[in-house]
Amino acid sequence: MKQQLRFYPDIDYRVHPAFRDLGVPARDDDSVVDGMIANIDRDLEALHATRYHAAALREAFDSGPGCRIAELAAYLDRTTSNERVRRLLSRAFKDVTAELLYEARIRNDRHEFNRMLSPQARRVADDLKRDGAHICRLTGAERQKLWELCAPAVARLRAAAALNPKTRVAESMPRYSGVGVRLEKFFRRSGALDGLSAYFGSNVTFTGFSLEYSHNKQDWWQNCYADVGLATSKTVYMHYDHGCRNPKAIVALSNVTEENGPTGYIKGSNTKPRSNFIHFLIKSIDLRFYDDYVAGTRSYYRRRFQEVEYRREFLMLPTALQACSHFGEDITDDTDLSADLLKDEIKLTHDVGNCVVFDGDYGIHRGALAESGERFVFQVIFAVEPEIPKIKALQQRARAIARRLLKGE
Ligand SMILES: O=C(O)CCC(=O)C(=O)O
Ligand SMILES: [Fe+2]
Repeated sequence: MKQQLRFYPDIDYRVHPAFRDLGVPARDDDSVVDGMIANIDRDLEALHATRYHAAALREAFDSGPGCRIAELAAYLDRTTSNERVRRLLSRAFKDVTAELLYEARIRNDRHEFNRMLSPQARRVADDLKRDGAHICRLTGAERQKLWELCAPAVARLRAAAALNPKTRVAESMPRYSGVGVRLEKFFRRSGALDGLSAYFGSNVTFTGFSLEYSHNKQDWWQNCYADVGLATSKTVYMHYDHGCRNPKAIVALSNVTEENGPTGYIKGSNTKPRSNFIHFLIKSIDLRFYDDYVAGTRSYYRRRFQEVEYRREFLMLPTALQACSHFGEDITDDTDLSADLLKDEIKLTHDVGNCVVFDGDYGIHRGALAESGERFVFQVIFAVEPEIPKIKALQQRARAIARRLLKGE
């Protein structure tokens, strides 16, 4: 029999040292829930395989996967006794239905997509398809110019880091600034935009970016399970991004080494089999979790896994829902899974390249974990969306330039 598809990677939290002694009895209906999930995935697959007119797609979604998702939501609402868990699931199910409909629209548009590719863009698309990532390089002169343009932002980030040394610091930058225009030119010239479009089967645009400063005093990623004597694991911060249609790029402004927080990408992780529905649902649960537990002032970024009360609630979920998009710390060292992920990791150190374009929604990656020294990178966000008409893009750019001139920047 075909193995039930769940989240990738499938971590058994019931044997994890921080969960195994919590005394929460397991639900006895995993096979019921797994069966309902398999039906949703089957309906989603059928929906994606067919070409619809826009209005018909909505109808097909509602009567197919939409209906089955509502059945699962109602079933879990009936059978979950903890109220906070029930409310979390209810928020997440609303969210995931909207997300999956949006995803179905993007996939539907794919049936019509066709674009001629330059050899460079073809290479980008091939790398993305095979590995989930494409590595490239800006010239020294380009990076020098960007560094000069960013001097005021760099100073502001250093000041912010001095005030709050333990947390992450980033500054979002104007899309049509000199830096933004230069970055976009690079992504066009290098074939990244066309390569991403071919990979997604839809137009991809450059939508925004921020500058992030990482340094070795930050501890937001450390010590999740220190209370049970577990050291931060080797796979720490491996994750998927929260969205499901926003490819990303990291552009290293400073020189990146093994120690100052290189971006790591797990080659081929974008192609691992998984439940499409669960992949989306877990992100929705992560996003819709509210931390209303007041005790504790630690800076670690995943309180849901650090606080024992939330760990208990996590174990009250059906096994298929016991997963997290940011799962790296939950993999214990010296397991096959840990070894497999680490063996396929490519790190963007300066000898390898200074830019990585990747599918962070389906492919596992991490970065910004500075053991020593510091790192400045742009985090660039793309979107799978129709191209903005040239005239509108020119207007937006003219307005942005006028605003900057008025502010005297
Ligand atoms: O900074 C990096 O290298 C990656 C960061 C990342 O993956 C994220 O912020 O989601
Ligand atoms: Fe990420």
